Amino acid sequence: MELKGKKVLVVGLGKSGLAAALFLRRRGAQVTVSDLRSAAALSKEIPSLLEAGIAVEAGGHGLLTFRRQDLIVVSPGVPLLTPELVQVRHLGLPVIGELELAARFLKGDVLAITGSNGKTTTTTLCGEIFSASGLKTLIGGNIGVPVIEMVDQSAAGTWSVLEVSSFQLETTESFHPRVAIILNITPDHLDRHGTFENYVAMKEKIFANQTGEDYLILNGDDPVAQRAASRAKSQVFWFSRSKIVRRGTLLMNGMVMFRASEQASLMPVLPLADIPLKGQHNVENVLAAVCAACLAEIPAEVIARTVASFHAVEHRLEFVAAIRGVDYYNDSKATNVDATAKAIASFPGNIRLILGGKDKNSDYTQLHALLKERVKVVYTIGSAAEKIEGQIGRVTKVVSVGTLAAAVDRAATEAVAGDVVLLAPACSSFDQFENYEHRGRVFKQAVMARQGAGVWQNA
Ligand code: UMA
Repeated sequence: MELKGKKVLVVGLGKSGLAAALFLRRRGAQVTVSDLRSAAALSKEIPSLLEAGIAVEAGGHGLLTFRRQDLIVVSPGVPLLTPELVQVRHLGLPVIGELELAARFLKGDVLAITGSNGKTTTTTLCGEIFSASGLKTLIGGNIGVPVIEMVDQSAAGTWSVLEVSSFQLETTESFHPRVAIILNITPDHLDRHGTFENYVAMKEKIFANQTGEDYLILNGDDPVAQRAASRAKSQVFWFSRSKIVRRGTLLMNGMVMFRASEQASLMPVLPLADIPLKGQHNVENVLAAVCAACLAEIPAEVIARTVASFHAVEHRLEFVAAIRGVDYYNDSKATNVDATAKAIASFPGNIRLILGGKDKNSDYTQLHALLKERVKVVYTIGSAAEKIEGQIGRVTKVVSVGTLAAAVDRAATEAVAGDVVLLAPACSSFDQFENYEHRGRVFKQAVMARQGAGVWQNA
């Protein structure tokens, strides 16, 4: 793709937009960036852009700026229904996402991982296994490193292990992973995609360009992910906690096993007991990662060793501290209802749950059974608090506390030894925080601050 001299607009100046703009400029394009935020709010980014010769439109998107371009590159957080984008697409102007731009330049093979939950853990684990095997491995995507930033480091023989979101997949055209994983599909981001069907269709774009030479790994226990099999041209492999799959990864006699085909014998990879992560959902994440690693012909001993020494990813059911017999867990990345359900299901009971943030048109009644069974009290925070209380107040005790710091204080005061204080908010963070990482850090700081308070006696 020739970029020299082309007029390119980058929409959104977050991590992806900044990296895309600098990449395009390095390749000789005439670049403009447009962002809703004011020039004052962008004061950190603007100097480096101006120095690189990039023009900046701040404080809103101007239709004229959009119409003047040869190509428009959108950041993942910018919906295609943004009025200016609708208009220029109508005029036939090419509009692609940052992932698509990167895919056109990335060298080597791609392992792409999507799903409503578990993406970050599985991506990190795959990255660690691939790199432990000696393969040249790059890790990025929705996990926090824009894919466009990886292009210059990629070469023939490199594996790029990418976490990809529905937002990123929405604007892909030629993205073509050698191996794709769909971990699970449950309702999320309905505020952006409108319907669950649209959201599923975005997820399924991960294999749209795969051929019979490529692999698609699906969750045999997830009914929605399973349906993708009939639409794929690639070779479908499965992972399952409960079934004996025809080909892929499964559990038998306390072992994680892989088989390459229905006729092939089962290959033991590692004991189930060696998986160090909490929760059944993490067993699924490991099964998916093991399947991808086996398809890349990585030796079983490398896989087993790496899984056994793998630690929970920050903000994903991350153990924070045990204070006076109360365990504190940070699952700030539980930004939808299904992730919260998985977090609750990881503990047998006595949970003090912190829920809330910015609602995504979610249905919190899905949590009723688990709340009744395992949760002592829910502390609500953020703008979704009232809606959440309205939907779950009948089945569990709900206390509205407003902020995360207040939730930690209240939970710590009320908890008794044996309780678990769990931040698994089921909402995005943007009403009170910069992002879920910021929310997770605030939680951890509030918990650690409690460590200083009170009296305890060393044995
Ligand atoms: N903006 C506009 N116009 C709009 C909307 C936004 O100008 O209509 C501007 C905002 O003012 C802001 C910028 O766009 O300045 C933000 O862009 P962005 O939201 O695309 O954020 P990035 O910093 O580029 O981060 C993105 C992903 N963010 C989203 O998808 C919302 C990050 O995923 C990802 O790590 C990063 O690219 C690198 O690939 C975060 C996320 O929340 C973790 N993802 C969602 C999730 O996991 O649920 C999908």
